[in-house]
Amino acid sequence: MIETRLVIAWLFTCFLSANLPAAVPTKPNIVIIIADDLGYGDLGCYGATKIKTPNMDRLATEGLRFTQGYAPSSTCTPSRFSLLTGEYAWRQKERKTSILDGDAPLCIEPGRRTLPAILHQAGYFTGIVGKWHLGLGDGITPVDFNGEIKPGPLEVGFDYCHIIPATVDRVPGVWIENHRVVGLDPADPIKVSYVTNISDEPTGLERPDLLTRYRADKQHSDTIVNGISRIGYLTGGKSARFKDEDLAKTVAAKSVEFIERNQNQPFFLEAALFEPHVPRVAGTNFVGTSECGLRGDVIQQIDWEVGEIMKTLDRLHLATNTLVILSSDNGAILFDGYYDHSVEDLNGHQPTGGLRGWKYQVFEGGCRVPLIARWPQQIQPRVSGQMFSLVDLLATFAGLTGQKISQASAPDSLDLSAVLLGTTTNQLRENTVLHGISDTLALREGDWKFIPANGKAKISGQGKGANPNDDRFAANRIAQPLLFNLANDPDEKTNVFAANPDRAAALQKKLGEIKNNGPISK
Ligand code: NG6
Ligand code: CA
Repeated sequence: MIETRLVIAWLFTCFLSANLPAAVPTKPNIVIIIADDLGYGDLGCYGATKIKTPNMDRLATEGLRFTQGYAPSSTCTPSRFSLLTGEYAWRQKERKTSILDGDAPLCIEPGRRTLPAILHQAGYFTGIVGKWHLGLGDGITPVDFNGEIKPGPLEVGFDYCHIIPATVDRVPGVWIENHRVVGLDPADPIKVSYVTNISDEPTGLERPDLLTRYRADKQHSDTIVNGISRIGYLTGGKSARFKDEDLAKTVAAKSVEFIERNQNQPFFLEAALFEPHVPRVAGTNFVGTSECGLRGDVIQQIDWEVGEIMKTLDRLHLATNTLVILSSDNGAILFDGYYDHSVEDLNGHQPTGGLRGWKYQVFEGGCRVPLIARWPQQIQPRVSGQMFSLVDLLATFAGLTGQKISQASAPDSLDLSAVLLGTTTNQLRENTVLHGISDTLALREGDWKFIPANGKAKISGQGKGANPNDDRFAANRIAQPLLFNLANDPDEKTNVFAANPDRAAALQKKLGEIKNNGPISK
């Protein structure tokens, strides 16, 4: 019933816009809401019942919900690198694009034609609020959190940023606005190290009794900040340190402010939410609200943040011509360093919607993500099985705003605006490469998925002291090549490699071509 009404409303909107000259009328505002480690099965509209996500479900009902949406990598830094550059991160030789520490240098070349740079050129005011995790500084001089912090978001296309440097579990846990740490007392300078303990503040390892929420594994047991031990050592900057319980409120408030400030011109906002990444901390209003413990509670907190953005767009009458994209940087994970009871409290909830594997891995559970696009003026509400990777947003936005891009600068990004607009039902993206830790690759082509053996590769946990034999990472060690047919085996349970040697060989060859030749074929 609701859907029928939406379709009628959409047809009416189309009728109203029928006299506009171009196929794609006025530049839409664009808001990407990207959650951190949100799984394919974590939203009501993707099947969750123990977690309530009414706002995200409303986005899906009013927009286009993809069942085959992909994060290009199953961890944050490479996935977000691809989103912003249109290039698979594993191609990078010059810059480190694996999971970055909080003092790592910027992994995108300043001045590159990134997604925000293209939109800036198209006349948009561009901003990012929330998680950055793409490095800061030039890599020659160590980044100085007490001075001017650059290059960073503002040198790769954003006009405004209000970010934290890396992850919430990594030091320094401070907000940076444009080039400066917010609320820093110069008399109490910030010092950070990921190598030696430069701090006289207690660590989780020495003083577990000071942890106020939960214990952590060894990698997450360095300096204790706000009762939680982190990765890395920190001293100083006390007045600038964020409180974990306030992060969601800040992301919502800064996103709302950004939209209000820029309501009279085209704007692009990337709202990079922190949940449900560890350490999970729910604001008071969300504690105990879901039926599957803390991880469910913080996903309901995400839903509130999304709702705040949606309410603002409605209040300012911007919703109709705003393209809102909702997705996640990689698939779900339960235990990721903190003993926060997420495994024990699951209560039957399926974070990956039953897909095989988790964050870090090339299986579908690591890379398939929720992906919703709502743009009432142009997108007919529907569900699509067309493949779409976050690496495609750059070329797609360039297409929607009439900007030219070159294969050289965005070699892996496809303009899928026709998919968004529903002018084709074809699979424009025939294949996509999926990427897990230690540069493990897989190729999805049509319904087939091929994962080459990498028995000899050095699999690392990509965290100081992380145990590569931990299941989360070891799952990427593939002893025998794997071939799955996702059409009849969506959970990648049955390896049909032996029965389909030609198919496997063709996929292996294609993966090799994509690796060697750069641009992906259409
Ligand atoms: C890993 C951390 C993990 C998380 C991840 C980054 C270890 C063993 N694990 O190194 O807790 O912070 O990095 O997650 O140290 S991501 O979503 O930003 O990629
Ligand atoms: Ca992530």
